[in-house]
Amino acid sequence: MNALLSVSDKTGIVEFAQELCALGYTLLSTGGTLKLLQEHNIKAKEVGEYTQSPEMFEGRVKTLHPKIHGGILHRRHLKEDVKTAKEHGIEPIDIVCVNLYPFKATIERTDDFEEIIENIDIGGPSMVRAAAKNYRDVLIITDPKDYASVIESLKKGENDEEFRRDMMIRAFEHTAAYDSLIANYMNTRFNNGFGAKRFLVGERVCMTRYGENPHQMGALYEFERFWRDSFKTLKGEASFNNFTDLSGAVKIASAFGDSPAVCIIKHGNPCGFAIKENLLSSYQAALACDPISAYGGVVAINGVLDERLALEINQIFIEVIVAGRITPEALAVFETKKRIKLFECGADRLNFPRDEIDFKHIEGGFVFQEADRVKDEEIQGAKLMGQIEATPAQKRDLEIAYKVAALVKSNCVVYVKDSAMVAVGMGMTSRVDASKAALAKAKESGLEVKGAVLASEAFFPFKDSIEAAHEAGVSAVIEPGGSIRDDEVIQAANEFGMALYFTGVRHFLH
Ligand code: 93A
Repeated sequence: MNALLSVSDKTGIVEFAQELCALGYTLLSTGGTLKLLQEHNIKAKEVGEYTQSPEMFEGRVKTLHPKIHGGILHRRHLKEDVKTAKEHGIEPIDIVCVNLYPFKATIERTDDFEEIIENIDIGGPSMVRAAAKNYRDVLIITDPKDYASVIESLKKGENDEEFRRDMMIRAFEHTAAYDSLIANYMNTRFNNGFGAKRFLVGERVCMTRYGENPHQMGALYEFERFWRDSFKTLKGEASFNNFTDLSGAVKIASAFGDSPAVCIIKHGNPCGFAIKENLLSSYQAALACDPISAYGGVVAINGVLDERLALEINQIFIEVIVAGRITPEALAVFETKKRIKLFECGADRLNFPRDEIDFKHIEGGFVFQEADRVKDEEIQGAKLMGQIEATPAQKRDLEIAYKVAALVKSNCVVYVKDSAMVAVGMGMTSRVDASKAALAKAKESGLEVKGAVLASEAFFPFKDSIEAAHEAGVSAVIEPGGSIRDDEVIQAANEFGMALYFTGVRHFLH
C-alpha cells in the first residue's frame, strides 16, 4: 500500500505520516515534505527517485509524471489497466494527501507578480483531481483537520466507499475554490478591480440540520477559512437561520471599531443596538429598544462576554449569543439552559471577515456587486442643509444611526438617542410607513424619542417623515438627499428647528 504526501501546510503531517507507517503504508513524498518526515525519522521515498525523473524548472515539475498519475488513476478492477500499470512499472498509489501552494497568503503578502505566479500550484491540483476522480480506489485528503478521521477510518479496516466519496467531493470543492481565487485575483489585478468575478465557489463547512424551513436542505459554505478555523461552537448547533442572523448581527456590532457595541437581531434585522460605556450597559440599552422582539433573538457582543453580562442576558430567553470570546464563568451561567447556543470567534472583538463582494440569488443566476460600505468621510463631510447645527452628542448619534441604517433592510429609518437605538422601521414599501411603524412601537414600549436623531438609508421623497419625526421630538436628521422635493424637506426641517444633513450617498439594502 502506497501513500503520497505532498503538502505546503505541514500542520499535523508528521503525526499523520507516523500513523500511516504504523498501518503499513509505504510513503512517497516531495522535497520539503520529505525533509520534514526524515527529520522525524520517518521513512519515505522521494518522488523523483521513484519516477527516476528529477524535479525540474525550480520545482514547477515534480510530481507531473505517468508513474504518479498512472499510479493514482488506473482502475484496479480493470485487468487492462492493471496490466498497463505493471508493464510500465507503475505502482498503485492508494492514498493521496496534498494541500496546495499558499496562493492566498502570497497575494496577501506581496504584489510581486513573479512570486505570485510561482505560487500557483499545478502539480498539486492535478494529483488532487486525479485521486478524486478515482475515489473508488483512492482516498484523497486535502485538509489537515481530516487526518484524525482518516486514521480512524483506516484503522477500522473497512472498505469505506462512502467516506472516500465524501472526501472526493471535498477535494473538488477545494480545487474549485483554489482556481476561483486565482481567477478572482487576476480579474482584480487586470480587469479594473471588478471584471467578471464570476467564480463564486465556496467550500462546505458543514451541513445544517435543515434550511430556512425544516423541509429544505441547508449547508454553510465559505470562501476563505474563517468558519472552519476561527468560529467556535461552545454550546448548541447553529442552524441555517442562525448563521444568517449571526452574520447580520456581527456586521452591525462590529461596525464601530473596538467600541463596546451590542446588537440584537431578529429575523435578519436589528431590534436593539447600543454603544455605551461598557458591554453590560450597551446590552441593557439595546434590549430596551424592543424587548418583545428580542425574545428568542440573536445577540452579538463586540467584546468578551463575562459572568456579569451573562447573568443579565440570562434573564430572558435569547437563542443565540456570539461574542469575541466567552469566559468559562459566563459559559457556566448558561449550563442549564438547554436551548441557548453560544459561539465565539476566538478574539477580543468580533473579528469576522468582511467580504469585498456581495451577491444575491435570483432565479437562474445571481446579481453580483461590490459590498456596500459607509465611509467615514460621508458622515464627517455631510452637508448641513439649514441654519441649525447638530451638537457633538447629536453628531455621534447621527453617525450611529446612519451606519446602522445602512445595514437595515430598506426602506428603513433608525432613531438613536444617547448612543442607543430607540426606534427602527425596516423592510417597508414606503418610507413614511417605516417612520410611523417605528414611532408607534417606541410609543407603545414607553421609549422616549424626544431628543433622538433620525437616519434614513435613502432620501426622504416627501416631507411627511420629517413631520412625523418632528411630532415625536426628533432633533436632527441625516439622509443622502437627492429627492426632487429636497427643498420641501429642507424647509420643513428648518421650520421645525431640526439640524438636517445630506451625505450624498445612498445605502439601499434589499
Ligand atoms: O510546482 S508544482 O505545480 N508542480 C508539481 O509537479 C508539484 N507537485 C507537488 N507544485 C507541485 N506540488 C506541490 O508542492 C504540492 O501541491 C504541495 O503544495 C507542495 C509540496 O511541496 P514540498 O513537499 O516540497 O514542500
